[in-house]
Amino acid sequence: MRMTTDEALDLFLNAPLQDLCKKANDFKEKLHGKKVFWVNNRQINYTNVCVLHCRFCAFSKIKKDNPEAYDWDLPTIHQKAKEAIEKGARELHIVGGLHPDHPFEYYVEMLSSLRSKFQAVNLKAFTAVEICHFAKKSSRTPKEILEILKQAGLDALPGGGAEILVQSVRDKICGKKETGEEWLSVHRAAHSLSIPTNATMLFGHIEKPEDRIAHLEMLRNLQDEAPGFFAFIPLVYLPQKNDLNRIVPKRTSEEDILRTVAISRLFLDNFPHIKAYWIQMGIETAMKALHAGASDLDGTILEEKISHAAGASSPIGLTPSVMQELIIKEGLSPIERDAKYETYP
Ligand code: V47
Ligand code: SF4
Repeated sequence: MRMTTDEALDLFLNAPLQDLCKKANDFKEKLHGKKVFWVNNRQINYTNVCVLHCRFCAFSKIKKDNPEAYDWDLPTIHQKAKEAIEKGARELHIVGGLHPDHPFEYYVEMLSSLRSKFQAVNLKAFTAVEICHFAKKSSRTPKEILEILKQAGLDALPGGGAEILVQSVRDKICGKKETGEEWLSVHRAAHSLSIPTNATMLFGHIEKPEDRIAHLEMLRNLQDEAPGFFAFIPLVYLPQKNDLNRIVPKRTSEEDILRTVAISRLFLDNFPHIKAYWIQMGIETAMKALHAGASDLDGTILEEKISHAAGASSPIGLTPSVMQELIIKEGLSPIERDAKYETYP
C-alpha cells in the first residue's frame, strides 16, 4: 500500500531520526543498491537581471544599471561552456533571471549555437518560470516554447522555480511568480514532449510540515499522470541578503534536512532519484543524506551564483576525482551520468 499524506506527516514529525533514515535508505537500496549518481557539469547563470523579486532570492537585481547586475553575452556563455567541456562536462545547467529585454529568439539562439558547437553535451536549461516568461514575451504557449527549444537542442528542464507549490505559502514568498498550478503545467507539457525534468522544493522558511507533504503529493500525482521526472531536489533555504531574512534569519537544522530527504524518498515512490544538493546542504550533510535516501549528488558545478549570493559556504566546485572519493569514503559506488541519466563506466 502506498504511503498516505497522513502517514508521511506522522513519520516526518514523530519517527526517531535513525529509524526514518534507515527506512529511506532501505528503499533507496532497493532501487539503486549502493550506487550514487553524479554528473560532470557546469552551471551557467547567464544573467541576474530579473523582473521579479522573490523574497528569498539574493541573486536577482531588478535594475540593469545596478553595479552588481550582469548579463553575459553569447561569446561569454560559449567560453564558459568550452571551459567546462574541456574538463569533461556532460551537462550544462543553464538558468538565469527573467530579463526584461531579450526576445525569445535570443534564448533559441543561445541553445542552438551551443548545440552546433558542442554536440555531445546535454543542455539542461531554463526553469518552468523562465519558460512562462518566454511564453508571455512571445505570445506563445509554454508548450510551443518547449517545442521550439527542443528543436534548438534542449535536452532536459531543471527543477527550479517550484519553491512551495501550495499557493497560500507561495503567495507570501514569491506572489508575483507563476502559480504552483502553472509550474506543474509546464512540467506536464515537457513530459508530453518527452523532455525529462526535475523538481525542487525550497524548504526551511515559513512553510509548515503539512505544506512540504502537500508539495510532495502534487509532484507524486503529476508523475503518476505524466511521468518524466528524474530527480527531486530539496533546496535548503539560505537566509543571507534577501528580504525574508528579517523573518527567517537562520538556515534550518541538519536534522530537518535529513528528515526532509528521507520522507521525500519514501513518499515519492515514483521518482527515480532524490538529490543531495551539496552546494546548499554543505558536503558533510550531503554525505549523511546519501544514507537517508539520496541517490544523486548533482555535479561538479564549477560556478554557481544563486545559492552563493544567499550565503552558501560550500566551495564553488568539486573536481570529478574529489566527487568520486567522497562517495567511495561513504562505502558507496560512484556512477557518472549525464542529464538524461545515461551512465558512463
Ligand atoms: O529556483 C533561490 C532556489 C533555485 C534561494 O534541476 C534558493 O538538477 C535557497 O533549481 N536559498 C535554483 N535556494 C537551483 C535549482 C537547482 C539546483 C540544482 C539542481 C537542479 C536540477 C536545480 O534556487 C531557484 C530557487 O528555488 N533559491 N534563492 C535561497 N536564498
Ligand atoms: Fe528572479 Fe528566480 Fe530570483 Fe525569483 S528566484 S527573483 S524569478 S531570479
